[in-house]
Amino acid sequence: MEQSFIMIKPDGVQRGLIGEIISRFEKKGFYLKGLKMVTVEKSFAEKHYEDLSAKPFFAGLVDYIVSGPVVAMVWEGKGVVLTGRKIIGATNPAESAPGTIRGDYAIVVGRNVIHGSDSVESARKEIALWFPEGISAWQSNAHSWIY
Ligand code: FUP
Repeated sequence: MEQSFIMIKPDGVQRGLIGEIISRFEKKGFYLKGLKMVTVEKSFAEKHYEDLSAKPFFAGLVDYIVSGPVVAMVWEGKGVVLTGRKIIGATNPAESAPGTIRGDYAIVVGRNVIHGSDSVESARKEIALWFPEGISAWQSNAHSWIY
């Protein structure tokens, strides 16, 4: 089953949005398969965002991610990568539709509350990076009521 790496960024944690964000994914029917609160080192944040290292906003982005604890999660379900991106909304909250997480809770791109993998391949890489210890396997009994 498809998995996505979803991270509540330091602003989402500080603003008390953890429950609201988890609730949106949970109510949709996706399964929470991994969850931890961590404060990461600069080198780790640089690794997570390595594809953006040439961008002018890279240093600011890394400083933002290391500025406080984040909530790292693995969510599972059919099409969770693409649907997760829809639940999250466009990268720039000024362009995110109301009803999406960024559309409802963020204003500027540099404080956009949440990260979600942009492809199945990057989800695989990000889950391996953030959960090197692995995640416990469990199967929900609600499965047949969702699919
Ligand atoms: P997303 O996949 O929606 O998180 O978007 P990107 O991978 O393109 O960007 C990663 C993060 O870089 C964004 F969440 C916020 C930050 N960013 C900026 O700060 N400025 C920009 O112009 C673009 C992205």
